[in-house]
Amino acid sequence: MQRTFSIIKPDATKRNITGSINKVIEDSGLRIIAQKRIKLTKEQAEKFYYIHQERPFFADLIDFMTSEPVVVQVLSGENCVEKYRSIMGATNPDNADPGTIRKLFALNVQENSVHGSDSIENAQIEMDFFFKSEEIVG
Ligand code: FUP
Repeated sequence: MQRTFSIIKPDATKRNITGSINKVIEDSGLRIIAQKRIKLTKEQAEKFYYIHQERPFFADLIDFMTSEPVVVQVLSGENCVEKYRSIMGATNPDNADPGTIRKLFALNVQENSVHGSDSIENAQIEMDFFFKSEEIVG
């Protein structure tokens, strides 16, 4: 079984819709095999999104990601990385397909409700960043 890493972002925890998002995840057949609600520090958010550090939206993104709690998760299932990306929908909810998490719940390109790893390699790096192996129970 493949694994991927997910974050339910501050816009979603603030609106009390983490359960609604988890329902879409579970209805798709993916399993939530680790999950915790945390408040990201500025250092954690900057490290997590270092790839975007030169982008004009970086400072706003860090402010947003540290503004409210997030729920970090490990998901499992067949072809999980690609499957979760497809049920998340496009980064900008205006471009997301109907039925995707971002089309259903996202407010805009920044407050877009969820993160999902974009490769198997990044999934491993990202889940190691937030979870010990014994906290992931498949
Ligand atoms: P995604 O993989 O779909 O989450 O999208 P990206 O890796 O391209 O972007 C990561 C995050 O940066 C997005 F989820 C939100 C933020 N972002 C902005 O705030 N503004 C932009 O114009 C693009 C991305």
